[in-house]
Amino acid sequence: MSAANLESLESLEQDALQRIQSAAALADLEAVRVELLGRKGKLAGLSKDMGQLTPEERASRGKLLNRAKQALEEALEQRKSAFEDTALHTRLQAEWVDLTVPAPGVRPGSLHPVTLVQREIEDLFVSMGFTVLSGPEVETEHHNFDALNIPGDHPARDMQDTFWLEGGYLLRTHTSPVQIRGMRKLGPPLRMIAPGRVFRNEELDASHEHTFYQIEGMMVDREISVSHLIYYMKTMLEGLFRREVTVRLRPGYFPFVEPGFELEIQCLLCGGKGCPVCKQSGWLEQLGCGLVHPNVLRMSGIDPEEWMGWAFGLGLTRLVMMRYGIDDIRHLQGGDLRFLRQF
Ligand code: FA5
Repeated sequence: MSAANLESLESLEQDALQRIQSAAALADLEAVRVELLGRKGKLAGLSKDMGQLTPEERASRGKLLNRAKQALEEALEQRKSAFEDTALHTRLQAEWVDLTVPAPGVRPGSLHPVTLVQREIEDLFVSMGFTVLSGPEVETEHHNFDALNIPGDHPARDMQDTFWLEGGYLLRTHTSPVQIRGMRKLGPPLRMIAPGRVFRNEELDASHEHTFYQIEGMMVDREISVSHLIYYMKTMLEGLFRREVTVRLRPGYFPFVEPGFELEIQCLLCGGKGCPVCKQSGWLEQLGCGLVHPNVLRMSGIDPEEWMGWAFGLGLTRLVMMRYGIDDIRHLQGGDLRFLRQF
């Protein structure tokens, strides 16, 4: 190798090693590799005229070129693996997961407060020998009104604003039609309750919903009196509230009972002082009840000379409000999970 060639090989190598050290990215390394070690690179250029050299010169130049090539390849490899280490480190930092952090727990659903109270009432009555029945939410005018002794032109129909459907159907305004279905299906003697959803075209406020729940109850037997009715109502309410509740009966008019009553309990939210739920009266109407009207028994094929009965219709949704201290009925069907998760 001539002295000039030797010098240019050394300066090439020094220059390249420096560029390798100061490379900022993998792409810079690749550029140096192509420029020096590529097929048309500078080292290849220096070995072009090898054929014209003597065997000794060729051997010594080959050695020098190989050494330079090796030195550059090593430097490139080292620098490349340094870049890869940094990249791996950065990625590990970014993807670091703390396995000791507790996993976000599975949130199980819960029963709706109306379902909870409904089940308690069902258990109470089932333990006293009552059967739980259900009826359709889309009812006939016959079951909802006529068979309950509410004739077509009777003003009592206006007591419950009805959502009418086509073909004489309606959304039941109370659970009382299940009395009719129960009497016709099972006959006397009879002990039944019927929880369910009912619908009224109402002005909405803190205690009035258009869609709410009632529980119907009925007992038909040979010797029935108002004292039976009061006994069962008190047993139910005290079982539910798990404390003594103050109740009062006021005369109430329902065409399907005679005599009829409104049973009220002293407001458990305000203790009778008056609040928005009890409309400042201290009392909350919980249910309508009475002795079954002879016409109703007769229309369901039961002889009123032989059989008598009591019946009640309880506002389940309002009872739930009392039970849990809920001050607005609209929370119950608002679908707000923060509210529902409390139960
Ligand atoms: C009835 O629905 C009768 N079927 C009850 C009955 C059955 C009487 C058997 C006699 C014998 P009333 O319309 O009063 O009656 O409703 C019964 C209960 O439902 C009320 O006491 C009240 O607690 C509840 N209620 C009535 N309207 C609403 C409403 N818009 N929102 C929430 N609860 C209501």
